[in-house]
Amino acid sequence: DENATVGDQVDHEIIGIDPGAGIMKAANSTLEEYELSDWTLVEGSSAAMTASLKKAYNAEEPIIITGWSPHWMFSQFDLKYLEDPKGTFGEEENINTIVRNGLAEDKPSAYQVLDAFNWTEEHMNDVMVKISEGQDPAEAAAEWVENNQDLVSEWTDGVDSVDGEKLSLGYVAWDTEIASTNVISKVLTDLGYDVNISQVEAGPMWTGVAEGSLDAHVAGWLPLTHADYYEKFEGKFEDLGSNLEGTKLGIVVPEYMDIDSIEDLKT
Ligand code: PBE
Repeated sequence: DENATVGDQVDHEIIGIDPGAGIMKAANSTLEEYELSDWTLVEGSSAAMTASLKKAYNAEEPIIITGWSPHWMFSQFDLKYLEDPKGTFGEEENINTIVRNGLAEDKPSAYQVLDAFNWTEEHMNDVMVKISEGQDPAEAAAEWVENNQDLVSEWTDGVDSVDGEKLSLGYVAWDTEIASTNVISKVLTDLGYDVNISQVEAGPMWTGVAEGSLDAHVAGWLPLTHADYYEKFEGKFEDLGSNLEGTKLGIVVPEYMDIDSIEDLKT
């Protein structure tokens, strides 16, 4: 029905992701701040969210999701962020590398590489798009490392190789983190580490590094998105600074939808 409000068209549902994600907290405060009390934020996963998006988009049906950049969905579909005049999704942020206390002494080579790891949205997109097209994440990462030896050698320059020492990285199954974790894992493997990457929820990822059961993660969205986790464990990890700059979070819809702002969800 053309005259139905946008809320009616999508059953007043915003398709979210896993409940531990910072974007879910931001989306919940968005519903409050914009007084969208008749809306539901649907919990799920990144994979379920992108599957719903793909399905709706191919049928040109309305859909509203929680979205973030970098993300391959922006190169696959014509999408737009809804304006956020109240700023509930925050400003541009960075993704930081977070390691356990003592890593510098215990595994100096890994520490040095993790400290130097730094790339751009474009680099990350190369890997993410291939994975979204069905390539195995480890394979896509290996290919990227192979094709970007100039940049990779900046991270490994002057770093001693090791002989099969174990190293554990945690990550959440967010498209961004699947890409970055597989890339840095490949670089550390090439240096001689026996790298184990474990897929966990956001809380356990931060807890694991704070308690030392994980050596590191490259998935700290800061300063806002993971502020709760950061404050909870402050002092129990080392923040090695950004590995990627200029991320964004928000409510995302297909271009063909006739709304522009989160305010438009009220009508
Ligand atoms: N994300 C992707 C995460 C961080 C990485 C934006 C979905 C979040 O915590 O919201």
